[in-house]
Amino acid sequence: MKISCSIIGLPNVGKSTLFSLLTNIVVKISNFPFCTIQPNIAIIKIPDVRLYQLNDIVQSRTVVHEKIKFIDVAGLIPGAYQGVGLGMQILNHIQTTQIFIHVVRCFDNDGILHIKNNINPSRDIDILNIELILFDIEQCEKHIDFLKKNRMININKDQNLFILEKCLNYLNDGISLRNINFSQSERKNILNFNFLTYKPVIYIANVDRHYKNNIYVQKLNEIGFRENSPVILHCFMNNGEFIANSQRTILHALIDNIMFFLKLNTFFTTNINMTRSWIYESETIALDAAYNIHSDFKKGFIRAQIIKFNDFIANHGESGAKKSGRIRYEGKNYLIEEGDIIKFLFKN
Ligand SMILES: Nc1nc2c(ncn2[C@@H]2O[C@H](COP(=O)(O)OP(=O)(O)OP(=O)(O)O)[C@@H](O)[C@H]2O)c(=O)[nH]1
Ligand SMILES: [Mg+2]
Repeated sequence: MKISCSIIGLPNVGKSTLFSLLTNIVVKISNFPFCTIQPNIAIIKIPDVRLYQLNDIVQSRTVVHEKIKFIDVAGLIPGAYQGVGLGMQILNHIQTTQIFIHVVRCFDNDGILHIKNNINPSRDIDILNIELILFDIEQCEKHIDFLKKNRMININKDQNLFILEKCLNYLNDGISLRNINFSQSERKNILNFNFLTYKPVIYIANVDRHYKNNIYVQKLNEIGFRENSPVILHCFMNNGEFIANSQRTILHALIDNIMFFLKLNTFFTTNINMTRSWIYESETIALDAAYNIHSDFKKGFIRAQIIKFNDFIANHGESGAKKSGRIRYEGKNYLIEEGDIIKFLFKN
């Protein structure tokens, strides 16, 4: 499975600078709004030191990482949802991704242009949220219209109408759906509609060297706290030099948060040919994890051999773990756990 996330924010706040840092891809960065027009897209390896620890023991021919996709889009401005400044194209594009990284300008520097000519994280976030809300209102109304007009029998029709109307009320009050405490079944339902304001957000506070006691960051932290969205402090560059947080730090901080918000975990497979990480949604059973790797694994599934990561390392591999009795065999309904090293046993 691939994880995809969009880097969003107002124009000229440092989105492409972040994209470039995360992906090591050189893209156009300059000090004017709408420097980025066509989205920059990159798929990169998800770093996981455990893969190397495993491979030190197994010495596989190849090591394969799971991947993550980053999209860096043009800046969003008021009227985006009506198409202003490539708005519709951007909104449609970010809708295809699962999570947003929202870059917020938190440093003073008259030399770097801000579309509002002054720094105000709360206002900037509101500008962007309003566009996402207006886009969702339109989508929500379309879904409601469709369901009302559609005469076909749809067993979930009433339930869907109820939830959509509930969403529409919140959106009309200017509230992003991610900030509402929906019930578990409602949450599952809402996911089907792919609303922008329901996607998790991670804020990046773009700071400079004066990031201690920075009032903009304090404001952003308050917003993050209220919304339950993490705020990652990051200083991209100053006079052309990177001065804080290496690529490693920011990438790790982002991945940890993305995994947490999308409820994703990692298991591993390892043999002489390949050591590999696999991302799965929490609550995944062994049978479905097997299918994810190969449909044959599911068809002929017999059982899953499980070794916990720490047991594998402590016993120097599979045979050591076996001797110490650290191998378990589980059936198709076993719930995969973080860090499991799995061998699927199946018949052809
Ligand atoms: N001083 C300073 N300048 C920065 C920082 N981050 C980005 N910049 C500068 O801000 C300008 C805009 O950066 P970009 O990364 O192109 O911003 P963007 O959000 O992608 O801009 P658009 O694509 O036009 O929306 C460039 O001149 C960067 O060098 C920072 O942390 N400190
Ligand atoms: Mg850009």
